[in-house]
Amino acid sequence: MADFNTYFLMKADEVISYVKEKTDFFDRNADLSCTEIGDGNLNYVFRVIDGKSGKSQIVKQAGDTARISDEFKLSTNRIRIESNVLKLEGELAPGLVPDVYLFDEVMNCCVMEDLSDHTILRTALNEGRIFPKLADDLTTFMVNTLLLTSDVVMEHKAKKALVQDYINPELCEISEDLVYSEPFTDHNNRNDLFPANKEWIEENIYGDDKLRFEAAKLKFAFMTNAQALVHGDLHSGSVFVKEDSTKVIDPEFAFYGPMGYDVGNVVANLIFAWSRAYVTNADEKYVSWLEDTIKDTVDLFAKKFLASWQENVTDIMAKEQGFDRWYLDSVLQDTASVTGMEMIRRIAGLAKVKDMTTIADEAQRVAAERICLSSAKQFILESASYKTGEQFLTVVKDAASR
Ligand code: SR1
Ligand code: MG
Repeated sequence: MADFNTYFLMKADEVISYVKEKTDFFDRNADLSCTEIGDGNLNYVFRVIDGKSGKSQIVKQAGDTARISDEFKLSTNRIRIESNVLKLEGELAPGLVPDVYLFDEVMNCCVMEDLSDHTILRTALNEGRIFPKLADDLTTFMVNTLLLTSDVVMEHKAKKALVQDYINPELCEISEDLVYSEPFTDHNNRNDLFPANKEWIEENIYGDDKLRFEAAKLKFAFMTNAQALVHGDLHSGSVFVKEDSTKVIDPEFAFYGPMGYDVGNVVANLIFAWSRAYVTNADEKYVSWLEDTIKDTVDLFAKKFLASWQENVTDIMAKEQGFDRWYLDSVLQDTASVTGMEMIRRIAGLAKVKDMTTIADEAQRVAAERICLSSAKQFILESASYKTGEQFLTVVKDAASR
């Protein structure tokens, strides 16, 4: 019989014993089976299901290295961060994250709601599926979790206590390397560029001094701007969707950082989907929904942000006339920069996206990657110019028509 008072990495049969011992979710006579279903880069994810009642739950366990490679030594503290952030996000943005049933600091695992009736957004987008509530739900999630954890709303000492709780050095270091350094230098020799775009990237990314200078500025802003409790990895693999429901998962990269880091990640990943759809001549209705979703993500975020500001801001100086718009503009500028950084790193860095890598036709993949990379450069170099959804979309459409 396994001893769950000492940490070890569980196998599927041990997870069954674990949930029987640690939770009362299933009936005593349940007929449990368990499968490891994780396909992320870091952790192990088990689905436990009762063959009799059909009830199911997820057990997510963290190891002390990344699942994809022992190169990444990681504190298991990330699963504490994920569990606690999910609970907090559930309070700030009800219905938009999975329920957490149990966090176990010995076994470094979290037991949570099974969302198997949902699909990972990236997979769904690559299949050309439409989700009418997506922009509305994601902007509510971002405005609530970002603005309400910032200094303009929270009592300042309480906010600083959260900064301390969510210090996340190892996972931040992954982003500092994979988002803000390696795509511009390949100093760790692991960018593994798509051969047909290698020369272009060497000339236009590694070879662009102005771009690398802007990337350097952004790296230190990411490291020092403790503005809000950000999700920290809000790409389309961190969102589960079904027709009438959106759930944000995996906040293990959460820390106090710039709000635009989350918004830019959402916008960039929608642009990947658009570029793929454009070069593969996807269904017009789908492309038009994607375009509306890109625009709505920016515009609804701005609208809800200003409305929430009126309702929730407490800091006396933050109530100065015009400060709300000034603050939002700086978040939108960060959004444009991060949109560019995420687009470059997912094509010219280690952690690539299937939206690009599964385009079978070489010419189409070259075109899709270049649309993203050219737009990304513009977002970074002219980050102050984009304040509306239409302006964001125009950059990408112009790059596609060149
Ligand atoms: C080593 S982890 C690679 C990437 O996967 C995560 O989802 C983050 O995006 C990270 O950069
Ligand atoms: Mg993840």
